[in-house]
Amino acid sequence: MIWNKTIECMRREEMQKLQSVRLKRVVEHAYHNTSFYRGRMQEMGLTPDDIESIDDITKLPFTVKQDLRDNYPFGLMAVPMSEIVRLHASSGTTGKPIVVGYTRKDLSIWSEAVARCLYAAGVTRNDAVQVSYGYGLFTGGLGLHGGVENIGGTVIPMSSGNTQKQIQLMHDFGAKALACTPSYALFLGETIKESGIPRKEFQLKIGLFGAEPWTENMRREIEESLGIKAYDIYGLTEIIGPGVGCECKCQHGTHLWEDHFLPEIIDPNTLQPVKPGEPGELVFTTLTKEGMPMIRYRTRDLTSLHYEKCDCGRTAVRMDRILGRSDDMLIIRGVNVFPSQVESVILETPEFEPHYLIIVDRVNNTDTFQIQVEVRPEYYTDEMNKILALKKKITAQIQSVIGIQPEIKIVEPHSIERSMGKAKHVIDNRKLV
Ligand code: DLL
Repeated sequence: MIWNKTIECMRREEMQKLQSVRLKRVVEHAYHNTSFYRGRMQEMGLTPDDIESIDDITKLPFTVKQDLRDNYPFGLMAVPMSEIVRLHASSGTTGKPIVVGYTRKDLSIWSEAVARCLYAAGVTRNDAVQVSYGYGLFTGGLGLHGGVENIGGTVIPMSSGNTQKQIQLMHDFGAKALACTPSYALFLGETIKESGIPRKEFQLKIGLFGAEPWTENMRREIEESLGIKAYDIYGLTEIIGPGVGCECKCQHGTHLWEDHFLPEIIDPNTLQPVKPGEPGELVFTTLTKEGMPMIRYRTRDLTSLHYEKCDCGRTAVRMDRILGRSDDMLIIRGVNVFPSQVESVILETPEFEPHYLIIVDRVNNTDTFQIQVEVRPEYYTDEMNKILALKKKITAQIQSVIGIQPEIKIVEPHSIERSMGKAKHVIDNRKLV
């Protein structure tokens, strides 16, 4: 099922031509309508006339999250505020939130991008979709909402939280698809099991999960507990919100809608482009956004891109799963640690629930590295020797994957706080910055 065949299956040379025309246009728009981009380009001795095609993209300056904070709230808007019909914001890790603005046309592009995602995952106009991403300043809820309306499906605008009611209405309204974070999907699966309502009474078949990193193991866990097929949907506030890309039925990577969002992969240290297929940091230039265009925005997400045509017929570039962020990578006792590596080991170990917490601290100038893992009720026991054996096993497995030994703390079932939105998996008390 392909929503916009002309674009999603376009020949590469044609796509590049379209991208080049649009790149030139967006650079002109940003240059003439924001002092920020004009200033940056002037510092580099550039004018919009220097950009002829996408091959010239490397001449352009990068944009980073701090630039959005420095221009808080509306400094990067490229149209008068009277043209902005919606604002969204993201809290970020520290300090002021970042704010984004959409024109009416931006909202229509966004809902089309999300429609492509929903359709790629098999959602049609005959289906009800429960949107359990948070509504509000976060882009998840309203982003998915617009996409469902665009394809003519039935939106169930649940937002996150109120888990018992989520399950009741999912059951009573016959939701065919669920959109929420993967960690909330796991929690919903757990709660359905506890509710005693037989799973066969639900119509649920499709999940659209994103907004946080997750793994193949987590996909299996969710598919098993909800009895559905789970698809990865990707996006970020700065670029538009959810719907920058999504998996298709083949699940050979996330197709990015590159007629609107031009992706590049760079080496985060040298800032030079890497070869296709090689991992690095994802950078986007919005090609059609009016309200707040983004030029070479550094996402900090680490992944790689594949340009070979997909078996589904789409030529739209495929992105690998997000391995982590170039800025949330933990360095513990000098070793690079990605929370996703720890997660994949925990999910491969049948005795544990997929809920964990990494706590990093520094005592006497040495990093401490604790992982709290939740044992499944059927393995929960008072017998010390069994607990110790389990602890030894998971310690060795994690050490073999990441190279350093964690202190494992096995905790009781249900003791790690469940998340309604993005799960918080890491507490870093070292305050190294
Ligand atoms: O999380 C937008 C979104 C909402 C995407 C709903 C998908 C579904 P932000 O709050 O700005 O926007 O966070 C963006 O979340 O740079 C990634 O690090 C991470 N992220 C988003 N989707 C995925 C995904 C929304 N599918 C940041 N896999 C991004 C891994 C993801 N990480």
